[in-house]
Amino acid sequence: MPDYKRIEPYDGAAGGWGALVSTTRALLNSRRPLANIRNLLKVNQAKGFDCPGCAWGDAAGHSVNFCENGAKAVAWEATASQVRADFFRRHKVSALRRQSDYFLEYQGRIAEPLSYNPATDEYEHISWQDAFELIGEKVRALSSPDELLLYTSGRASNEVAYLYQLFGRFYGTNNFPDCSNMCHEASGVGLSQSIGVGKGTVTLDDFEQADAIFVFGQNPGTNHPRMLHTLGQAAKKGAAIVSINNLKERGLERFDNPQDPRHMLTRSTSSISSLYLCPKLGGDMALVRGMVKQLWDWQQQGRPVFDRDFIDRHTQGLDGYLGLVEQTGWAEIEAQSGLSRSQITEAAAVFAGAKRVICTWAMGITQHRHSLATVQEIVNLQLLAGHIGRPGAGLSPVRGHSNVQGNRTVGINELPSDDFLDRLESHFERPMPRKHGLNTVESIAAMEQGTARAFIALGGNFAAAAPDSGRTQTALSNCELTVHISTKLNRSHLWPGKAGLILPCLGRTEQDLQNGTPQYITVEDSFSMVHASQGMTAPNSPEQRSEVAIVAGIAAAVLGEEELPWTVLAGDYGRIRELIGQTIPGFEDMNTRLDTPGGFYLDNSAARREWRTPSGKANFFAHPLPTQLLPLEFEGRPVHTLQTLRAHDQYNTTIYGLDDRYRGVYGQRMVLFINREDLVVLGMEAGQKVTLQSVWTDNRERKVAGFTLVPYDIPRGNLAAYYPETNPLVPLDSIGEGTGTPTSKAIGVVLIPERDSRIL
Ligand SMILES: Nc1nc2c(c(=O)[nH]1)N[C@H]1C(S)=C(S)[C@@H](COP(=O)(O)OP(=O)(O)OC[C@H]3O[C@@H](n4cnc5c(=O)[nH]c(N)nc54)[C@H](O)[C@@H]3O)O[C@H]1N2
Ligand SMILES: Nc1nc2c(c(=O)[nH]1)N[C@H]1C(S)=C(S)[C@@H](COP(=O)(O)OP(=O)(O)OC[C@H]3O[C@@H](n4cnc5c(=O)[nH]c(N)nc54)[C@H](O)[C@@H]3O)O[C@H]1N2
Ligand SMILES: [Mo]
Repeated sequence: MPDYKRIEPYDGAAGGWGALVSTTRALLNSRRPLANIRNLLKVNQAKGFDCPGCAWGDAAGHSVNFCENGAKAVAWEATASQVRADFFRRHKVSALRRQSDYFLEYQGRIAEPLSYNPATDEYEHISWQDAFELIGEKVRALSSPDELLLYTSGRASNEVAYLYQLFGRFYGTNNFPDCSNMCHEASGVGLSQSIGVGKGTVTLDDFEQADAIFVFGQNPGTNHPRMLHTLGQAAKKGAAIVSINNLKERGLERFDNPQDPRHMLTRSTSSISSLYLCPKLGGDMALVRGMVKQLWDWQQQGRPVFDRDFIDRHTQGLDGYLGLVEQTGWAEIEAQSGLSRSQITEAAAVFAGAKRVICTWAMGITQHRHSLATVQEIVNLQLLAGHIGRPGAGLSPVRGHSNVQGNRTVGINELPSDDFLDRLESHFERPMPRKHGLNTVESIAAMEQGTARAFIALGGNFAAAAPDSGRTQTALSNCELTVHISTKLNRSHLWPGKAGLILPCLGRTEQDLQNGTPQYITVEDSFSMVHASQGMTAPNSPEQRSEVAIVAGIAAAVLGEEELPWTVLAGDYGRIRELIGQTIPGFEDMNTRLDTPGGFYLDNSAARREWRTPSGKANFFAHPLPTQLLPLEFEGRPVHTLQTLRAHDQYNTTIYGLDDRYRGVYGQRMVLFINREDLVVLGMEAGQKVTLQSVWTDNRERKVAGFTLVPYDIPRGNLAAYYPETNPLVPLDSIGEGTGTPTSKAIGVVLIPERDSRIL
């Protein structure tokens, strides 16, 4: 028997029997297997709950609509284990800091409200009423509303997110840092500037009609497994799938659908990608620039690849952009992308040969310094051939958290538009704060400096998900008050402020009764479809409350109920939906429209070729390619670029298990993927252990130890390791230009060998 902790290349397809075995294991390990199987039958069905796994859309009429990783997310929530005050008598908070994220979340659901006692270094039971009173007292004592930070993680429903932003704005602040600031911010900002709407322009149906789909910087086999089904179908119909990824990801190569018996019995694996390009980290913008350069050459040679009619009627800025394309030389394009001119020409040929092209992307595009420019470069490419607002074509930033897109739509935004605030003001007949709020990175700096002093988190795991972990954790403990509305114990709870509360909430799969009536909530997927979601399982503890009830309790304690009857609203979520309908365009009459199976579609102006930009047109943006910022050497060692990414058995900071099956990693997470030739140059060997040290412009030392070197098919000079273990390496001010997003896919590091550390 090989050691469980091992590296063993995976030669199967993604999905298939491996996924079924893993799903079954996740269900049996949850200690509530029956409830879970019943739950799975309700995932993404008309009368069920929306899968908390990801924001991919649901195929109508599909009887089973879950995937291996969605099953893990469901099973993880439905555990019978509980964390109560007695747990902290056995585990002091400071001792828990030495435990892994896996250990923390494995302890079960938070089963009662808890309050930190610095004298004993334990969380103790507190009643709901005392918890709300404490929050009311501390928040009212702040010297300015802008000392309050209201963080949101994208699993929150539209109803709770709307109530939460109302609370913040009635209190007087736009400080709504959220997970989106670390995620798809570049997509939102970039698309808004280019096409006047900060969302994707396609629906699931478009994938059926596309002739070519370009998948940039995304690992759907792990993070959006239902997308593989869509890509597999498209490939079968003859669409060209072009994958552009720093790594060869198995899911983008081959896929067996575990929900299709024929696939499983005949093992008729679908090949996904017809072309697979592996650019250097951050090289996508140069690749797209090269594609456009080639297309422009063809166009000039008389091969019509541009859609002149579309360009004339709908766009502006083409000449300036093409001028820049002409100035960008092939040598620069090849060096920066790490791809040859012939590879780039091949991609351009697929593009030119297709009538309907979709471009999708995720974190490989959005977590760089030049992400905004890269998103706009992809838009430029699509505009050239009119691939926006045509059936089977468009832009598709594939969102992360299951309702992160909805959260933004209903007002979780530190930079709300004037139009949005005007609507709130006229409906509620009171002024709304106009000063821009703080994003995630700015919030950390503000807590560090003491200009923000109270932090409330509606879900998520701020201390682990945010960059520069050490600084973030100290910043949190600087606060007068920290409040975490959570399902499970996590690292953020271990860094309480002077007063620190954990408030236990219901999850997506659980029955939510208010005044004896079951409630449902709504979410919006990546394709702007809004639909209802209703949990059925009995809650794990009677002391857990719904997120809506908790936020209403906080708002009532801070603001009172005279101006807005928070607790009455929370008694019937239909009332909150009425307010959403009255204040946010597209949601009119939503209580009735939700009856349509599959929900309703939120209008997308760009998909109708209406451009809500200042110019009234879709804009070509002409950004120069980024310049190299990292030094080539640091203290005599070569500087490598590290990307931090997800393994197959994790959901962001929630670690389900220690395997990354498709990448051949088992029983461990502290691995560092490296090019074989780089190993030789460094004089290091597979299996050796190294410490990673960041290279940055300040003098702070950022190091993480204990990474095992794993040779991998990855471009020279690039490295990959898992998040959140690597977050201490991400410098707080290493952020995207115009987005503030931590550059989690481009961190300069050096490798320091650890002595006597051979393990294999
Ligand atoms: N099971 C599961 N599902 C999830 C999540 C999860 O953790 N687990 N997280 C959810 C969330 S919040 C999000 S945002 C999404 C994340 O979904 P992804 O964006 O797929 O997540 P990452 O693991 O960060 O993967 C980034 C991918 O981009 C590639 N890449 C990195 N840098 C570059 C680059 O510079 N260029 C190119 N071309 N490729 C690059 C990496 O090799 C990797 O394949 O998934 C969501 N769904
Ligand atoms: N280095 C690096 N850092 C990254 C990234 C990266 O790729 N690399 N990715 C970034 C991205 S894309 C994102 S989106 C962020 C994610 O950042 P977050 O959204 O803050 O983190 P999660 O790990 O998704 O949060 C998990 C916690 O949410 C709580 N939770 C789960 N379900 C519920 C629920 O239904 N209600 C409530 N109230 N709480 C719940 C649980 O307590 C759990 O511990 O991380 C970012 N950080
Ligand atoms: Mo995300």
